[in-house]
Amino acid sequence: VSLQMMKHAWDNYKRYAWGLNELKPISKQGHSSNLFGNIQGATIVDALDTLYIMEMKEEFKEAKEWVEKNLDFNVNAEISVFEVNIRFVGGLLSAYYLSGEEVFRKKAVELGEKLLPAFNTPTGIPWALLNIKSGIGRNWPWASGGSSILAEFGTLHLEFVHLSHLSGNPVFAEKVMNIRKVLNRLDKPEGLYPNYLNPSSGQWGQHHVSIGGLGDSFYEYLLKAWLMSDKTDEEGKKMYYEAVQAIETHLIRKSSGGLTYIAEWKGGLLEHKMGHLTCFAGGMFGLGADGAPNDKTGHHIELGAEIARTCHESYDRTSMKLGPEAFRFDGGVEAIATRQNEKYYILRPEVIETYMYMWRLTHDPKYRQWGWEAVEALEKHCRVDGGYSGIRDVYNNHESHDDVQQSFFLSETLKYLYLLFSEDDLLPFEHWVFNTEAHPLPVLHKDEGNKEENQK
Ligand code: DMJ
Repeated sequence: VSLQMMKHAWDNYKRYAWGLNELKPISKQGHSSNLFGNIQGATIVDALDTLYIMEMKEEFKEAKEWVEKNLDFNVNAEISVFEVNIRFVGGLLSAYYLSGEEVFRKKAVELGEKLLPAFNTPTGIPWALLNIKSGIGRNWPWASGGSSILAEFGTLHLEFVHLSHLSGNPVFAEKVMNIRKVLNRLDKPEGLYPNYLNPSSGQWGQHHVSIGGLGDSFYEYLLKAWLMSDKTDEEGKKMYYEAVQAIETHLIRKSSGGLTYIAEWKGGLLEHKMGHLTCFAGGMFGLGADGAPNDKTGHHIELGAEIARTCHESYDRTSMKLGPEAFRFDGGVEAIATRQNEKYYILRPEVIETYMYMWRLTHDPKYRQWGWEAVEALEKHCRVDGGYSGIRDVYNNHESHDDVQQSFFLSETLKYLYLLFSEDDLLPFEHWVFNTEAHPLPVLHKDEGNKEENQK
């Protein structure tokens, strides 16, 4: 089914928005997001590996030809370093590792080099925004006192380690190792990492902590850096498990109805709200369970299962059976959005991502059932003639479409669905880690260097 869905999403993108960043499935035209500046083709690059994995060979070939002929980084554009890294660098790296086609390696390294000026700050903590022609960076004007964002500068590690690996140039890995160094020098309030860090002073901004937006993938990348290093990156491992400990103590709570959730922390006060983005953490806890210290493996699996259940409830308690952007545990509600501007669903993957991890780790059939419920809801409410669209209010009985087919729907949501219903030996976790945009990157095995040495 996810293959049919991918075909519908791809064919319509191709028909109405080919070469542009994303598709507007209702108005049947291109959609450009300023996150990518003038860089074009986000959907193509994000979808490459999904096409490859689903064996959509014709489509993969036309996507590759577009990349060869048209993907151009010599543009005068201000881009989001984080978004371009996870979607474009990540997408190109996976396409290279899966297909072995040199063009993807070349483009990934070329783009990586364009991102390097973002690190020209007093601390080496990169800017959020970068003009890739002039090399001038800055931060989001809304971010606490000129701060960089934890989930942005903390979500470069996996891709940059691979860029060094593939280019032979150590500079990429050095940049991200320096980020770790800065973080480790700082005091952390209650052992937690605030979402804001000033790249000039090297001091935290506002003490807001989130496992959802602004924080999320920083934690994910600590765990995955350790896994991707074939479990040699002890520093990443230590930082991850210590962070989870602090999160459990200060952010994880149980509602009176028995639902475990992860709240947001604002200078010591809890906001009892959980974002759709936060739902990825179920899969993360599951994935990290195996290495948990102090015999806590079972506990981490249990935590992953509880988060999966809560996030499923957030879907089940809507009329469309699709989850809202954020849901609350206060004012007499549990796992329900109470504010109008939190009731939308934009084709995000995190809940299905968690089902996929928990399925692989436990083989409990409920995760496939829940994934199937999501497929039915997507087909019923999001599928339109011109592709797939997000929904403005999942509690309403009829759809108000937002008219955007997000590129992560093809890279993540549909890929995770496909994996949920595939055998475990497709991209097995021992050999692959998924970047935060679901682009698989190979584990760099310890003995690989030796193997090459031996062959010489
Ligand atoms: C994606 O770009 C990535 O999953 C990112 O980590 C969070 N936001 C979107 C999907 O919701």
